[in-house]
Amino acid sequence: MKFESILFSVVEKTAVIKLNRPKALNALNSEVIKELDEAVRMIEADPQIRVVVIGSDKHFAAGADIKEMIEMNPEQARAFGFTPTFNKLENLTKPTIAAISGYALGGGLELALVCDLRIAGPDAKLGLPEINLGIIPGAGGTQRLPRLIGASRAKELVFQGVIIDAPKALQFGLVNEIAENPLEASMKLAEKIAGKAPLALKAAKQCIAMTAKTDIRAGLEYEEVAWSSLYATKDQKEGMRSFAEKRKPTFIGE
Ligand code: DAK
Repeated sequence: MKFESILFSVVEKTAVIKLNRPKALNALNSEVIKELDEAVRMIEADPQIRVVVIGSDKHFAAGADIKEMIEMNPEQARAFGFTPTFNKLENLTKPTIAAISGYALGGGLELALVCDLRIAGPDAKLGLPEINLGIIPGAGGTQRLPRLIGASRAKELVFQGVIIDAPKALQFGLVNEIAENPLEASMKLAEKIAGKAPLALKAAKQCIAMTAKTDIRAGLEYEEVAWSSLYATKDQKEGMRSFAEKRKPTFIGE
């Protein structure tokens, strides 16, 4: 597939996806979602890629494309197709980082919410303004946001449809950090994470994802199995031997 609505590149071990509809402030239309879906498929299939950064040159994304949604009926709205792609991105076995410049609104913020980590620029403006359009967040906003920042703060944002700035987003725990250049900061973080053991990263991500799906007892059992299974990997031997031999480990993903 030829990408037009997104830009896709691989820098060392990091896949970089940049949304590319600047004239519409990167509003997410069906073409963007289709291309994003294909990029996610390629990333999962490529063992050379260890980490993913999603960002933009200016605005992250001002939401789903409102003009595309105006005349939809309920069936068409359901078929608009965000959810399967966002779920695939959330379930990628590799860590994902959202580099948020400018607006991250509605479906744009929901895209950032399916990433594992979020770094905001000082100019970032985040919110779920769907209520102002007579709808509610529908690509995970009512589910992932409360799990991240708590129900009370999520209601504060969703009921009013307000847009908050980067310091408030940091205070809410909606973003991990604020950086002058969020894309550069995300690439640096990606490089650090890309040096870790891929199978351990995958296991860590899957175990943490269990907290949203199960109670603590089942989660602890899942963790025990995941943790002990890593002792069958070459990277576990390498990681522990390198410690004993006082050298840096080289992880191969096996
Ligand atoms: N959709 C379409 N076009 C958009 C857009 C959007 N979300 N946001 C901005 N644009 C376009 C504007 O129409 C304008 O285009 P032209 O008129 O020049 O052709 C251009 O981008 C520049 O925007 P503005 O002129 O409005 O720029 P300002 O700086 O004055 O204002 C703004 C920036 C971000 C405050 C404003 O553009 C704005 O309020 N935008 C809308 C934000 C919003 O309400 N976002 C939420 C959309 S609803 C789904 C689940 C969920 C969803 C979809 C599907 N399924 C389960 C299937 C998600 C829904 C949403 O995200």
